[in-house]
Amino acid sequence: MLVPGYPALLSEIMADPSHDLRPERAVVFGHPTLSRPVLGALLGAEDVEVIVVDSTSSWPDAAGRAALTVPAATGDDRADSEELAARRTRVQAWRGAAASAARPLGWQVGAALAVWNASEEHDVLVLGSSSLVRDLEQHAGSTDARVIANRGLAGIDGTTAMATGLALAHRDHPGRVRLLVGDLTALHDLTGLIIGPEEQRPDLDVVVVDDDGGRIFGGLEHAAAPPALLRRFFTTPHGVDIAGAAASLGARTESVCTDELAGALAAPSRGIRVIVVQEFSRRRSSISRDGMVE
Ligand SMILES: Cc1ncc(C[n+]2csc(CCOP(=O)(O)OP(=O)(O)O)c2C)c(N)n1
Repeated sequence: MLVPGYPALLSEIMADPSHDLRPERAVVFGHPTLSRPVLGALLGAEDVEVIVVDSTSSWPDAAGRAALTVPAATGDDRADSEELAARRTRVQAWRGAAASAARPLGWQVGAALAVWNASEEHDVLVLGSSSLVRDLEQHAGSTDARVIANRGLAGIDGTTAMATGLALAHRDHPGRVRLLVGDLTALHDLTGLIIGPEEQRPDLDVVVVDDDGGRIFGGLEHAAAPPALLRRFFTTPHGVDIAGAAASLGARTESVCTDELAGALAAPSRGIRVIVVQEFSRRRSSISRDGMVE
């Protein structure tokens, strides 16, 4: 059973040992994500038996708790059991309650969902490592697009270069290639936008959700640090004009707010285009400073 919005569900049930949806067993296929709710809370829980499915001798046991490794999983008839049906009903009830208690989503989540919803069959969507991939993990539905993320490796280095390589590989295929990254990830690999004069030019939309620093650290254990330390060493606001910097490297650029993003994404585009998304108020102030709309 696929559980959309699973991170919030996992956080809730793993904090409550008597929760009626608490799992007895986790079956791991491939390398698990680095997400705390999965790696620490679920695979690290004493009362959850971890079974790793892997046919090689170097199986990933990320939490070091595998009770058993098996070369392959075979189906059995438990998929039709009453217990599974009852669990499905309880998960659906939880999702309904969570949806009605949900707070409005932030503008960054709105931007991530706009990119997700613009992605269709034949499109490729590359996700950087940041809050945005977690936003989509929590809030996005299913998609027919091909989604690629270095989740589990999780370095922010080389993300733009990886996306330009994927865009080049996709050149003779239908569909568009898009990269969705935060501003720190974009800045880390901005020179990945440079295409040498004798090289092929990829068609790639780079969507940068610019909230001036690493939002992700506000939701991790780093947030317990004194605010000045958190800011200086982790969230690292920078004030860089990313559209200006990208333009100087040869990319076409656009600056939008979340409400304008779907329209920008739908417009036809060739070559590398960098779309910088900022909160409405911040974008307006940069426009009035410059005295013109970019
Ligand atoms: C090479 C490398 N350095 C540092 C990190 C730690 N790190 C994880 S996400 C991130 C940046 C997050 O900021 P941003 O890209 O702006 O995304 P946001 O969380 O704001 O959406 C950093 C520095 C990393 N994953 N890889």
